[in-house]
Amino acid sequence: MLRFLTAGESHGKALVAILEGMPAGLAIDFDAVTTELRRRQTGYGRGRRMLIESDRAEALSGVRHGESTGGPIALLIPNKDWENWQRTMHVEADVPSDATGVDRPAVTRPRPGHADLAGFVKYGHDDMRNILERASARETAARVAVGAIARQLLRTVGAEIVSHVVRIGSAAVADPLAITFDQARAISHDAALHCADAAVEQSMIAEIDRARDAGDTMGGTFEVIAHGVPAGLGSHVQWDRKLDGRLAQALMSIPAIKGVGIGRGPAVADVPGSRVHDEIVPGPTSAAIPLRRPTNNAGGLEGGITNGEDLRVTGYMKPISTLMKPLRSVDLTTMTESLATVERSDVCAVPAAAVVGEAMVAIVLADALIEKFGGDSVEELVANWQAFSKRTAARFAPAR
Ligand code: EPS
Repeated sequence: MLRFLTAGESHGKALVAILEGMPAGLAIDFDAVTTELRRRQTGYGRGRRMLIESDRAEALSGVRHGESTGGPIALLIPNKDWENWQRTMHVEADVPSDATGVDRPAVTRPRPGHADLAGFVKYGHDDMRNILERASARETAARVAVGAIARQLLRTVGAEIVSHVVRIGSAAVADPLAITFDQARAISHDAALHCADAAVEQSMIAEIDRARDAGDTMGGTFEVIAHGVPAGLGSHVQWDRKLDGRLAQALMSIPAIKGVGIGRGPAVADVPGSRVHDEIVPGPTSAAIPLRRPTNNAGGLEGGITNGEDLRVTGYMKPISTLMKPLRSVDLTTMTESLATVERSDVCAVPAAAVVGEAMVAIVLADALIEKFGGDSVEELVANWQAFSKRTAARFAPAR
């Protein structure tokens, strides 16, 4: 089993992640981890915080001489902004004498859509900063670092993960499933919104500009595509083993994600079966499977099991809940109507969420890979995968 936990507040000293269950012998490329962290920081519509941070993950354990040992991998990502927040976020009961930054007043006017009010009710804090600091999407940097390592395990069996932004407000790619893995992979890391269609991207930028000018925010959708995923991950036999369910949970756990679609997504409810189900024809999908699907509405999953086609998962993101032109709220210290708290924030973070989506898909797939092929070392896992692929290929009639 591959599992991870994160810790850390948005304006605390650092983020921490512990990744447990990674097989031994994985050569870990930390420059590739940094590249993923950088990708998460980009995208048109981010706020000024991203000018402060230049995220980097340091391994504290579980890696020796460049390779995983099989022990828990602890990662540390320092927050550069901590310097400006020590007087507000100090751990000690009293403000340390050398603390820097300013002491900010308590947050008492909850933002509609944020965890502020629900967290206030649940945890008994009067200062909602105790909620928002952990609810912040800053935490997703830790997930991306973990995902970057999971991705490296997936690469040992030839699986790769990319994403593309499909929609910002009303600006959308007409048929996201028509965007191939190679097209999504070819989008430059520097592209403003990581959209496969340059004209649509311009309309998306205009949507974000309009929202910013109005003191508003924008959501959107992104699609993650995993290519080369071995067939046979996940299972149909039990609710918590179905891979579509596991992917949905992983994506829904990303802040602001309100829906998840697999393949054609919720649109399959609108049309007859003949237009939804992917026909089976001769022709290779992979070395293991001498069959092909002319369409991929199922998004690479049938019965909660990967079928060897590209895995395609869409995340639907709501607009950021910190509005510069705030919505109505109530000041909980006076119980009078008041405008919601305004904190520095992003106007749109869909491209960043797409990178986090890739990371979460990588983690779920790496877990499912370890579950299917086992092994305490990468060598053992890869050998088991190769043996399974060979056995599977031999079971199809033409190969007999
Ligand atoms: C966030 C608010 C902004 C975002 C932040 C998430 O941060 P700040 O309050 O410091 O301006 O930039 O995202 C990140 C820091 C990040 O690394 O993605 C929020 O309230 O969720």
